[in-house]
Amino acid sequence: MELKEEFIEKLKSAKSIVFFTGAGISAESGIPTFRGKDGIWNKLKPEELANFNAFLRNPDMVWEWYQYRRQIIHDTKPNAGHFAMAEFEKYFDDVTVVTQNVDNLHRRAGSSNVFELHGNIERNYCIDCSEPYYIKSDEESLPKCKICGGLIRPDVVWFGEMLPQEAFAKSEKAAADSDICIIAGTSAVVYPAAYIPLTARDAGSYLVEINVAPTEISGLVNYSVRGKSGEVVPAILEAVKEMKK
Ligand code: BV8
Ligand code: ZN
Repeated sequence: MELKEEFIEKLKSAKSIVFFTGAGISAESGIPTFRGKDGIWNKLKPEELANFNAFLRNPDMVWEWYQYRRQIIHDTKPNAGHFAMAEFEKYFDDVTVVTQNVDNLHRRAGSSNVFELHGNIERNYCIDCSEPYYIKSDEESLPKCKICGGLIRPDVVWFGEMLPQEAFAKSEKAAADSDICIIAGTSAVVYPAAYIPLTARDAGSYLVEINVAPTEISGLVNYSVRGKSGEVVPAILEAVKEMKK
């Protein structure tokens, strides 16, 4: 794949890279995205599912949706895009992955510096006493806390909820210090996570977008690559290996 000369030059001198990722990079692992033609939120609105009041109103329905997503995630593996991002760590001083995904695939692919801005679906906790729980994806009924009987929820950030402050602050710093910010597989419509690429741009970072379709920030990036992340990220890695020989 032919990459823009300006980007190749940036890669040659870059020390620190930030990947900002969304559901699109897990699509090739078989995990459906949220928006777009086959997105899971086309049928059900996020407000009905990914928010705390929906959970209190109808815990069984919300819990069942997360169990359905856990089952999908349970049978998936990281794809070539995740593995290539992890391998960038061999060629640059600092590589940070800032993800909105809750599927844990970056860590499973070997990335060692990952910030999960919207939590991780493999973790759960009691809404009353915060006791942590690991729940298997095939457990049917809505689990209750063994200590206080409270409802157990997934450890993900729902609409209207704060993001993990430390992870967000460290992600902002990594973006501000980055030479290149690669935005892959996100519609960039959810805030404050979507501020991360804007922080990188305002600090002078070179923004590259990898997406199969144009997005809200396509007009703001230096270089927009139309393609699947599972193909484009490995192609960029090949170019890096070539130049670092
Ligand atoms: C907050 C977690 C305030 C769990 C998610 C009114 C009231 C309250 C808040 C708001 C409001 N109006 C706006 C807001 C802010 C709101 C927001 O941004 N809403 C948007 C939708 C308008 N944000 C919040 O509520 C946040 N909290 O603001 O709190 C506050 C402040 C102080 C004190 C207290 C409270 C919390 C946001 C987090 C919401 N949680 N999910 C779960 O996953 O179930 S959001 C959900 O969207 C996921 O996390 C997902 O990661 C995220 C972003 O979606 P994407 O990852 O981008 O996925 P999407 O499907 O959209 O796009 C996929 C892309 O991939 C597409 O572009 C596609 O073309 C591309 N693609 C597909 N295949 C490929 C590909 N690209 C490359 N290769 C491929 N093969
Ligand atoms: Zn409890």
